[in-house]
Amino acid sequence: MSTMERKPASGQQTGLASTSWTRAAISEVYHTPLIELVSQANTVHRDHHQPGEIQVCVLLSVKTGGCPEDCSYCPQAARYHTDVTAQKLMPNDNVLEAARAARESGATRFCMGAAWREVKDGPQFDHILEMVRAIKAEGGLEICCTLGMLNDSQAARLKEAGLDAYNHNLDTSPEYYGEIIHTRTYEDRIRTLGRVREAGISVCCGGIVGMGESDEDRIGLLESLASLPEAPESVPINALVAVEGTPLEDQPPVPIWDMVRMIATARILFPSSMVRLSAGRVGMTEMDQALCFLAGANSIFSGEKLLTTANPGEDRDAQLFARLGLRPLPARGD
Ligand code: SAM
Ligand code: DTB
Ligand code: SF4
Repeated sequence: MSTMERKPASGQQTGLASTSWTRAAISEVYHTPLIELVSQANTVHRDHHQPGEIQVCVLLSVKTGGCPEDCSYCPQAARYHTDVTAQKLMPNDNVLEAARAARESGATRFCMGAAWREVKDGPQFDHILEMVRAIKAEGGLEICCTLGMLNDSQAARLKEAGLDAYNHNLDTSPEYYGEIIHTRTYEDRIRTLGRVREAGISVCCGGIVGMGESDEDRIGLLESLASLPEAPESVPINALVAVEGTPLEDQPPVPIWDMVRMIATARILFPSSMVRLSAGRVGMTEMDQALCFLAGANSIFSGEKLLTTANPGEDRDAQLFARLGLRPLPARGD
């Protein structure tokens, strides 16, 4: 295929076929010598995506802090004493303004996060639906939400309002999950993912490295993702941002080699998906990030802030893109 021929922009389709990866096969890929692994992942990436195109996404925390859950990594859990100040649901106008600014900056995906355990019917959910409708009416952006657990009817209403994607992470292996979160189960998460899929919304599901998990746990996370009835259209790989006041505050930064290995394995397992180099870029050098892109990452979050923690900011990313000859994935014509 000529490099100028367009390849399908995978995050933009729904219903990728399920994969048939066994745990042993995933483990073999994961343990491939690193240079060989990156080389193989790069080949898969070039076969399925336009090389050099990176989807730029913007995150906005529309409801911050005060969350009743106990996710050990999360600065927004009410029970931990972090610098996060709880805020009420953001007014629609401010969200719309942020979405417009995101589009003008070259982003093609806008993700709204709420620090909820689950969506509750009522004025707050109606407000979210309004936000989705208003952004949809503007055009030019894929809209994603991450609001916690959902029921069938809520998923259907989000779809009807125009939601493109829903982020709900498995975070780690089923075995290690209990060390990190006690207030909802792995199965709860899988059920929510099923409802999102059933409603025809694109699935964004990945996890975190650097929480003290083993290689086996990372392989277990990838196995769980590959065992979903259909592959997630986007797979965010987060490096833990160790926030003071959370139980994981003393975790050492994850070695870049571990991030690269995780990204490359995800790329090989999910050839058509968007693999998002998500949280943790602020602690990475340009060289580190270049290696992640070579290993098949093809999406980032841009801006000064993720939900509550720091991110490199537009200027640094513009410099990074210029240096590496990367370009933002263009908007899908809708
Ligand atoms: N409350 C919703 C939920 O838990 O589904 C949505 C927001 S939550 C912040 C979304 C995801 O962000 C988490 O599942 C986790 O993977 C990631 N995340 C949160 N805090 C993080 C941190 N400190 N470092 C890396 N990733 C983090
Ligand atoms: C995902 O996997 N990573 C993003 C997005 N999905 C919602 C969130 C990262 C949050 C990092 C911690 C914070 O900024 O609060
Ligand atoms: Fe709440 Fe989500 Fe943070 Fe868990 S990750 S504490 S559910 S905001």
